[in-house]
Amino acid sequence: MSKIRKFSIGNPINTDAVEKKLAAAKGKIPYLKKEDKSFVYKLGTEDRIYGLGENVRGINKRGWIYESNCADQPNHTETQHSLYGAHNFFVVDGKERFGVFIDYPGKLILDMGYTKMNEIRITPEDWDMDVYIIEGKEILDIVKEFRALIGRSYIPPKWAFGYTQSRWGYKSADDIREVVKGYRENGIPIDNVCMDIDYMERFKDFTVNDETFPDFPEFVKEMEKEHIHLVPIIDAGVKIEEGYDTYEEGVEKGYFCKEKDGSDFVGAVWPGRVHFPDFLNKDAREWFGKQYKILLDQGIEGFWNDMNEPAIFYSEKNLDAVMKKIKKMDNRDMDMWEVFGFRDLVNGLANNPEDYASIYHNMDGKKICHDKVHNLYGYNMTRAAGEAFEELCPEKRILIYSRASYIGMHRYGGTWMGDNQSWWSHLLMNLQMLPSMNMCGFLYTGADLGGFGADTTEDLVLRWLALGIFTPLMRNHSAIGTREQEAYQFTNKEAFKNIIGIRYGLMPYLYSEYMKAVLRNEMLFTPLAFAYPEDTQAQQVEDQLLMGESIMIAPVYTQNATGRYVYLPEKMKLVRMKSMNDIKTEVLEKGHYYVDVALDEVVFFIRPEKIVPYTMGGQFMEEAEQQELKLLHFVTDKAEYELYEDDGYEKDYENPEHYRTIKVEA
Ligand code: MIG
Repeated sequence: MSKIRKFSIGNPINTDAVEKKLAAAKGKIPYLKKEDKSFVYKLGTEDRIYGLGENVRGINKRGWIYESNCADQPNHTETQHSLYGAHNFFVVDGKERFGVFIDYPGKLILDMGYTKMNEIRITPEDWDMDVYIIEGKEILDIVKEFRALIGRSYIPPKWAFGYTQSRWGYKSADDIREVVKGYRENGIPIDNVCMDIDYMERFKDFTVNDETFPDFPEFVKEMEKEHIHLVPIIDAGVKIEEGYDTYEEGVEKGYFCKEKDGSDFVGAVWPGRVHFPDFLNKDAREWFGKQYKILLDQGIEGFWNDMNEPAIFYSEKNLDAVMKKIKKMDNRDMDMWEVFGFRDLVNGLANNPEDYASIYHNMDGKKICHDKVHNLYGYNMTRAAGEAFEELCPEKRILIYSRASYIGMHRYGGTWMGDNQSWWSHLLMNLQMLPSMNMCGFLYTGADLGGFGADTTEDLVLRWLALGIFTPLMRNHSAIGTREQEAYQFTNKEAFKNIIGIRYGLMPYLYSEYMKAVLRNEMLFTPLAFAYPEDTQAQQVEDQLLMGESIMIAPVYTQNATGRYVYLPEKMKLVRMKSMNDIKTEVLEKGHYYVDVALDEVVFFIRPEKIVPYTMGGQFMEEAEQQELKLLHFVTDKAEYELYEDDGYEKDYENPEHYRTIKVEA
């Protein structure tokens, strides 16, 4: 039993975050006390805070100050306050238990017991917002209620659950052929290859460089024969260039973001000078969405939307101003402060708050400053794509995932967790971010496996993949200039082949759990604290998760470890896999264990009276799908499992024929 109430303050901007429109309640907002310029809640010593989607720090968010402000922030250290998403939903669990969603698209400070350890203090920039208070018996009830409010999460095509290789720097069709060959020749399964900005003609959206990718539609077909989907990147900024259709049409129709005086705002990103499409303008959104057709028509069925916070390397006007200041510094004997000032000038060019404050949108006919709606930009870029796909290809699912996001976008696409580093700490961060993303509706998500920035190591990639096999988006991605980290680049190819193979073997379970979580507004990754609310030990566990209804995962995330400590909140069956052919199991009582996990193994735990359907897997999704279904289970009496199966393309999600009940009796 849970209860939702909406409170409207001032003139809230319509974000369409919420699908179920509620009438505003009268009276005072419970729990949050308005004090000065903030909402305040007094925390009990034991209270825990969960949620806030894509963010740094642990599963329990208490003890830090967060800022909802979609940021192009590649430096994911624990001292950051914002990453790419702005997800203002959290649950307080302790002497009182309630959820809060602040539907407010501007900058919001969420001080979660940082300034004062016993106080939550939430500070917006102005008082126009909808506040939703959700009460429920358990945390999971509150989350479910919230998810029902914001609407069904995005469902990608089934092939998007296949393993994906990506790297910034695959320059040509031949580079991609080489990658596919590396996988196929070593028998390492793969379904998708991402195309980063290198494929475009001088970084122009919806173009393909025809020197490096001659006859692109033919290449797409060639890859299709190899059972490979190509997934190109789309950037937010549109290059300013005479004769480039997307640019010319956008200017002509007035679909780009403006300066205060009505001229088109000029920023710079990869292509040099760009205009930013005004995704908050419905017509512009429709128009931009239609641009994806250019690539759909060439056989493409999946995309990733990047740089949509939006990231701005510099604005034309600010660059001019900075250049003038720097000229004055020329030939000067600069002291330390001047050198620092000089550096700040240059570093301050990118993602400059004054630039954001000088951009204007046309939202439902109203002129609105970007500052007030900053967190809606990436969301609406992805919504543009999602809405267009519904119209352009209503019969099939198209893959789309975005870097920036806001709650509401979860209905249109997935996300990836942005530019992490090849650090062990970021493997743990990946795990800890999964449940908070799920709470906010983002189910199709995953981090850059192996790490994006910096040089990786073979053991880090193996350990990270052993977590990645459970995440809906399973993508190995890395930055240009870093060590190559395709699975076939390393010594122990057999281990890579087997671990990625396990992903394909477990697919009947992984896909069923994904679909059920989406269709029932449930979490895919659940902290132990949510599932075992009476267990005070479980509340402390920040490095294990339940994945779906049947299993618990506990990946290794430290270098040179031969295993790790695991807490079993109940009796479970340990499953040790070297490959789908080599599976050992052992029943363990509730309690604490040190569990050995070799580098070439995947270990997980089956809960009592639960079933995990699997197959022997395959080299790609279609092959894996043809294998005979088998069952792993921990059944002492009897158990049932609802298997969800569909063709992976169609959208008749609710069709009861997709469900099949599997029964096991001891
Ligand atoms: O400024 O397209 O997060 O995945 O490889 C960097 C190049 C731009 C950032 C994305 C990353 C991608 C990279 N992009």
